Amino acid sequence: MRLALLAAALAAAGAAEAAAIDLSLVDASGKPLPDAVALLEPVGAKAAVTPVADVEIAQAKRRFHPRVTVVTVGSKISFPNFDAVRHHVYSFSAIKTFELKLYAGVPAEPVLFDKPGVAVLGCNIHDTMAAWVVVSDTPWYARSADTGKARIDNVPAGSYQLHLWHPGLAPGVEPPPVALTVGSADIERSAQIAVSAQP
Ligand SMILES: [Cu+2]
Repeated sequence: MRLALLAAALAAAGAAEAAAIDLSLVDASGKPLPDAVALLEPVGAKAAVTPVADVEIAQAKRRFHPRVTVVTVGSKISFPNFDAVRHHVYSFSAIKTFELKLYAGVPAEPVLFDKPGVAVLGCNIHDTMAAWVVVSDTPWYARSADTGKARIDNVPAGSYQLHLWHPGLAPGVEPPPVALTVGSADIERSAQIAVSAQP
């Protein structure tokens, strides 16, 4: 049964000609870099994106979880507070300015992220709390795990620009994009992002 499913999946992948991109990301000193974001922009065409459902950035023990979230344009994020203290979540970023004034529990309305780019989130009460929302206008993206590995699945054959980002980069600074040509074979790439202190 499982083999039959696998065969069907392979046949479907073969028909569409798609591949996976496996990335190994390291910081300036060569250490694995978690929480880096890779976005694959198709060259010459815009790809349609569908909003991601049920996205949460929780607050627990006076921290945001996760610290870095990637969603597609049009996605809504809710901000449940699991602490006994109240938080006051805000962003002053150009792509999304909002404020969830001092609250406990779950705010009634999730927050819509409708423009691509990066929003930096903070808490008015707890200065050390920080989180980042990367809003992608491409459906092919990934965030690196603690191992520094990130995998973008099901990328149709074609030409792309690979954009890399990490919260440790200065605002507005992005490593130069890398050109990638995707065929039917999976691709492995390593990349260094010039982050010295991992926040
Ligand atoms: Cu707080």
